[in-house]
Amino acid sequence: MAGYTALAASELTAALVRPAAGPVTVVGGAAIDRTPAPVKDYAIRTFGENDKVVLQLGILAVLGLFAIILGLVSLRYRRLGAGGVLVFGIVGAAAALDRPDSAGLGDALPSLVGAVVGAAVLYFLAGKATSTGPRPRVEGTSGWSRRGFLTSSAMTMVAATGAGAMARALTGWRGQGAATSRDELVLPAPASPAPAVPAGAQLKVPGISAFFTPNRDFYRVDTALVVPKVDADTWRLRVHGVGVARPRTFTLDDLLARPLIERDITLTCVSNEVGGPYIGNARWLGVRLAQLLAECGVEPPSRGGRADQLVARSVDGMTLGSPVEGIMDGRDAMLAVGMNGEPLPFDHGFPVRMLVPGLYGYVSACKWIQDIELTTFDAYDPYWVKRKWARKAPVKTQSRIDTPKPFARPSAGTVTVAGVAWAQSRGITRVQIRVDDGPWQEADLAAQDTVDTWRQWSYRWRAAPGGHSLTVRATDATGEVQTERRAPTIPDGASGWHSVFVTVT
Ligand SMILES: Nc1nc2c(c(=O)[nH]1)N[C@H]1C(S)=C(S)[C@@H](COP(=O)(O)O)O[C@H]1N2
Ligand SMILES: [Mo]
Repeated sequence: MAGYTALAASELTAALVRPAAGPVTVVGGAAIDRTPAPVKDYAIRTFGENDKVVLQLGILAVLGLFAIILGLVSLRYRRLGAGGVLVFGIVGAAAALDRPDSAGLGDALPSLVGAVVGAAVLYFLAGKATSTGPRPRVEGTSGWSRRGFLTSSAMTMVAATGAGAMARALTGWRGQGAATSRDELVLPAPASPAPAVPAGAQLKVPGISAFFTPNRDFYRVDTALVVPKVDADTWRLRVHGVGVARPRTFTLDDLLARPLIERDITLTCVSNEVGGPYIGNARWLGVRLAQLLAECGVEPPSRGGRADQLVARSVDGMTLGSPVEGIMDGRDAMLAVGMNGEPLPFDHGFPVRMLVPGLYGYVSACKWIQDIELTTFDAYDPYWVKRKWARKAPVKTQSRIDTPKPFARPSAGTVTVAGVAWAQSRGITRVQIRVDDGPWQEADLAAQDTVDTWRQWSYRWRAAPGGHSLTVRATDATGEVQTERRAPTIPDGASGWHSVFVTVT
């Protein structure tokens, strides 16, 4: 009960100070940052997008366990039990101050307040629950009053639950300004609309991915335990650093007043396993990044610029590094404000995120961006690079079978095998299918939207009864055939062919 009260008190304080400074959030963040890459990879693979829920439940379970231990200790040694709670407060406070987005000493408050309240409640309840008090005993009663203890603990739980509810309400209310700013944002029409999607880019095969991934289905990969809720009205983007002749700070209105481009771009995560789900395609609206950089006086290295790395920083302290040369080589790198016809969802970076076609998300797609610093690859390693991921990571040519699903049981006859292939910024020119150990057969390619989008394909398979494996491989426009060599996601993206095994009945 004391542990529960401590958490509620700390969450209420966090709601007042800064919601992202709550103890479970900051300890969770510290855990994410320190998790070795293979374990993180395992967590993403096993729990998918629920990885954060699992982490938070794990933290709560550990806290619960220690609360029970401290509770038992305090029945004998009240001061020791209460002191143990304070130790947790110090751990939480230290984690809060160490967060990259820490807003200063105030961030230590939620953990400290929670610990002091928790320690006091434990001391008080332990006193009610034991007979060690100095009170004169009434003859014939045990030293403690059962009713006194039950009443005190019930009141504690009610108060703690109330504090928790207040914390929720307050946090929701704080996010309201951001939500309103998003609701009220009217996206301007693009000066340069996306080229029309050719008829036939979307195949009508049941089970194939939608050509445009709806926002609610778009994969989400980030380290944020609390999704940043940024108010568009107060948002600023600073551009500065090495070789920036004219450093500038932009408001959202500054960006929206510029000619906007609209582009179809497929985004992929480096943590996507062969055949995995961390890929999505959307129509993005935004500012051409190369042009904005040029206005600030940035030159690419090939024209004598001194900075070869652009480091994007988010409001939650994430850093991502992209090659300046790639951003300024003519591709549609952008600061996106719109996704599939609406302002960016909060989960996907509202109000502004970066995108560079052809690069994995972790080296390009900074969500909730607030700062762009021009520097060099020698001078600075961003977040993922510090954790052993590659400095540069162009998307590998890949393909995936969407249908039939693994271990499906289609009937003998013609079975349509279909899926997607991608090699953003190069384009897909060929997809082949192999049944068991047979020869490679040509799949039919759907129309290509752009080189930056995935491309659908299908293959009419004359399926004979029995167990069969289906394997796919793609070729990109540079002539490179998707490699069979299996590579793990670390350090620069998985490779290998996607296979599914089916039983034809
Ligand atoms: N602020 C922030 N931006 C981020 C990340 C992050 O953890 N924090 N993750 C990156 C990674 S690894 C990927 S793959 C993409 C995913 O974008 P999405 O969640 O919109 O699909 O965002 C990138 N941008
Ligand atoms: Mo990613």
